[in-house]
Amino acid sequence: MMHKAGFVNIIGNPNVGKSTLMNAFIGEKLSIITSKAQTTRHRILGIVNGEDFQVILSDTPGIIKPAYELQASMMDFVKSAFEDADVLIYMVEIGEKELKDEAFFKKITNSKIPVLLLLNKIDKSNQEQLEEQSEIWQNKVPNAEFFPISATEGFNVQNVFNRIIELLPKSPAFYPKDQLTDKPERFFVNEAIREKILMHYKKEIPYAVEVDTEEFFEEDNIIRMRSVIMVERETQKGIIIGHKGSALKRVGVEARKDLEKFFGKQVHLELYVKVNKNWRNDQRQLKRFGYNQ
Ligand code: GDP
Ligand code: K
Ligand code: MG
Repeated sequence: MMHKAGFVNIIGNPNVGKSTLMNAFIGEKLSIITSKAQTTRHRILGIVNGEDFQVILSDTPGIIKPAYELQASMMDFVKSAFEDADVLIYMVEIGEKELKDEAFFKKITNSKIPVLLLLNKIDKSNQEQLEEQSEIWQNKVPNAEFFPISATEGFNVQNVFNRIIELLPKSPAFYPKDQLTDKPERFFVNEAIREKILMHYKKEIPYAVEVDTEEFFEEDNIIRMRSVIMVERETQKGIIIGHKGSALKRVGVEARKDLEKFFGKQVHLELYVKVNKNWRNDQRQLKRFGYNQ
C-alpha cells in the first residue's frame, strides 16, 4: 500500500474562516474560532490520519500589517507558511475584495507549491454573486485550483480534502498516527480561556490579555489545572474579575465545560488574574509565551 504524507498551510485575511475549515477537516475543536480578527495568534498544527495518509495542517493567524511586537512575530508565523508546505490553501470569503499586502499576494500567484484557492462562506451568497466572485478570484490567482466552499455547512469540504491527498507526496508519516496536534495540552487550556475572554469582554481587553497555564495535573478521574490571566493594567484586572468576581466566574465555568469535552474527563480549573505590564512589547516575555522561535 502506498502511503502519502505532507504539510498543508492555510493562509488568508483575518476572519475568512481558516480555523473553521481546519476544525472541519479534523473534526475536533483544536483552533479557537470567534468573529473577532486576531483570534488565532500562533501557528497551530492539526493532524488528520488515515490508513494510507497523514495530512498535517497548519492554521495561521490572518495576514495583517504589524503594529506592535506581538503582531510582528505573528506575521513571522505566516511567512514561514510558504517555506515548508506541500500544498498551500489560500482562503478568501464572499464579498472580499483583495489582500491588503501586495507583496504577499505576489508570493501566492508566483508560488511553486500547488495552491488551492477556496472562496468560503458561499452559504451567504446568491447565485449571481457567487458566479461573479468566482470569476474575479480565478482571474486574480490563475495558478490556483478553485473551490467555492462553506466551511460551516461542510459544502465541498470533502472534495478539497480529497484533492489535498492527491497532491501529497509519497512519504511515511511524520507524527505518530494517534496524534492530533503538535501543541501541548496546556496550550489548549490557554486557548479555551482566551476564547471566552474574546467572547465576553469588549474593545481592547482581549488584546491586552495573555493566558498561562501554570499547573496541569492529570489524576485518574479528574484533571486539575491552574491558569493565570495576565493583563497590562490594574483597571483591566478589575474589568476581567467583574462585580464580586462574577465575570471571571463565567469565563471559568464556560472554559471548564469546553475542556471537559475536549479532554473527555472531569476538569477542575482555577483561574486568577495578574497585572503584567507591557507584555505585548517585551521580547523576552513574548518568547516565554511561545511567540518568538
Ligand atoms: P479565521 O480568522 O480565518 O480563522 O476565521 P474563523 O474560522 O475564526 O471564522 C471567522 C468567522 O466566520 C466565525 O464567526 C465563523 O463562524 C464564520 N465562518 C467561518 N466559515 C463560515 C462559512 O462557511 N459560512 C459562514 N456564514 N460563516 C463562516
Ligand atoms: K477569527
Ligand atoms: Mg483563526
